[in-house]
Amino acid sequence: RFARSSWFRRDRFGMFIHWGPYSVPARDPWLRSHERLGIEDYQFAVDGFGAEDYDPHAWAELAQAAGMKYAVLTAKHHDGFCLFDSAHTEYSSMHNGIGRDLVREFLDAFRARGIKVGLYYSLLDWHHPDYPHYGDFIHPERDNPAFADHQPDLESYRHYMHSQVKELCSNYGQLDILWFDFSYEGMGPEEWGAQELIETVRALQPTALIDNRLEADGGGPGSIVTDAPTDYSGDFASPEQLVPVEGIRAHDGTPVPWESCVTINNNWGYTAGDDLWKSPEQLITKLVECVAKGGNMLLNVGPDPRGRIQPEAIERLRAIGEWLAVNGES
Ligand code: FUL
Repeated sequence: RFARSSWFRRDRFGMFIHWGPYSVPARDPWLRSHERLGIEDYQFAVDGFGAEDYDPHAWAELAQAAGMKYAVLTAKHHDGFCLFDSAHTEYSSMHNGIGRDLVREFLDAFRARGIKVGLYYSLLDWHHPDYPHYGDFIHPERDNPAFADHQPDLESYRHYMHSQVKELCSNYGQLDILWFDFSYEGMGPEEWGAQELIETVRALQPTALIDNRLEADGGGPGSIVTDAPTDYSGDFASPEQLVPVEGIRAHDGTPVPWESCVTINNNWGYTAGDDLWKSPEQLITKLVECVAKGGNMLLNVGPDPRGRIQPEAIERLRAIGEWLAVNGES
């Protein structure tokens, strides 16, 4: 049943990379929602996102030094800005003053070191006109009266989203993980066309693993739960910022592959004033706990707008790698 994920259950440590225009205000990818910023209010972030020092080879070297075996980059986060070349939007790094396919460069660099590669793709899209605005309880324009009569054409958004997933699965070689994010009240498998989307990925990328966040989760924020998903159809569960008490099981009792995604400080995106760095000891303990319970750890970095990973993160990743070199299996 879980044959596809055999590598994943062996290579238990990966790098998560949250990078995009939200690194400019240096707060969090959620700032548009938290601060109710319209698209225009966010333009300064898009303009300021330059990737001038982006060197994914340096990121890959760091991941390898840390003992990480796979990496997942945000191809698109909730703000809708794409780090890849999409025929369906100009809201991407191909335009807006950057002119680079940041995803392709990431894939090339990590593959060159034998590190498996995955892409995070946000199901939410706060830029697309047909994503539900008014009344959607987390959309940045949720209570903007200008959108009170907004009638989203969900079919059009679904088509856009599926088309982009097809691009990612067709134009970038073999992907090892597709990390979709996330279902919530009002937006779930039906709205996403999850069944069809999964079939598309399976057809184009038969070996890629899919996370479980296309699933409805009973109204919470995505499948960010420690329980086994009620209607499990992904390849692994994705508890967020926590390690489950005793691993995760499907309803029939079978242990389910899982991956705990964890930040090194307290935010996913580059956040200037966030000094809540976990110590190397805390991070190593978390990794060991995940592995001991049959899970993985996907440890996050949030590079700055130029593409530099913060020194505090680098120091911790190297310390983990040194510990693993002595105490790890391979
Ligand atoms: C969540 C997102 O909303 C966060 O911003 C982050 O990407 C995390 C890994 O997943 O659901």
